[in-house]
Amino acid sequence: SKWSQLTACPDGEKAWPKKYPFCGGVFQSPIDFHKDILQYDSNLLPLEFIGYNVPSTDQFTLTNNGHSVKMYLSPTMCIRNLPFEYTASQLHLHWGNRNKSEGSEHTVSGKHFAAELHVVHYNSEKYPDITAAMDKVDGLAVLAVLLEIGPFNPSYEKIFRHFRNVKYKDQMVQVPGFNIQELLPDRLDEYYRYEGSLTTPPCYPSVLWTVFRHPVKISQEQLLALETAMYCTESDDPEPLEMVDNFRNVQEFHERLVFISFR
Ligand code: 1SD
Ligand code: ZN
Repeated sequence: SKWSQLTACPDGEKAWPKKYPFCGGVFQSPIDFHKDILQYDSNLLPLEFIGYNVPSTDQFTLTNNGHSVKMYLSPTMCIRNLPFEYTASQLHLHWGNRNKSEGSEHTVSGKHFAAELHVVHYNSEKYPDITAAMDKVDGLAVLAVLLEIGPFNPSYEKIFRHFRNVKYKDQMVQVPGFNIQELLPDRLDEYYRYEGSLTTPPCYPSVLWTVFRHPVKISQEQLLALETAMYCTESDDPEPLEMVDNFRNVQEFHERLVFISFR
């Protein structure tokens, strides 16, 4: 991606393995979902969401961390129906640019979606916090939602309306609580499941991925707002650098399989 060649943002992805050996290793993410690697698994049940409906009296911190926009979630939110119980940590987005709205990390039969939401959870049955879990094989579970153009999405707007307050790196704003399940597709029963990695350095192979089959729609205006909202640089930087194309390219899948909950 273009983002990966920029120098003020994190170093280009081709250079990642030098400093972060895991990035050149196995079980890397994202990947392309194509029919040769998909296998139906009847044991894949819909996930169960606990505490996802957060009252508006609670607040989430939204921040620009220089490579994405990230919203910290409540430790009372968790998911069940995975091998362990996983507690929510944060969500963030990956996107393209205003000329080429192909910003998803995962692709389906080679096709990019406009953007991708990641809701990051850690294995709270085995580890005390995300830092301890991050580099463990059974440490993390990330839910991914593919985003495409459609009607205005009022639920995503609950985050997007705050973008103007986090234009620059390290800025923060408080967002009133809402039901985070609104950001997920209606069909929660159909998804791709595989063992992969963080898509940013240090690329630890610690993520049990759930990528929902059905994309969620946001409007053209909302996508443009995402693509033009932020900078990788701090507010006093004389050379502001737009935060665009912050997705990693798809990785080799070697001998792995992706399990799917649908036929
Ligand atoms: O890019 C994020 C990174 O910012 C961090 O949140 C990490 C987990 O701590 O996850 C990656 S990703 O694999 O969810 N893209
Ligand atoms: Zn991500």
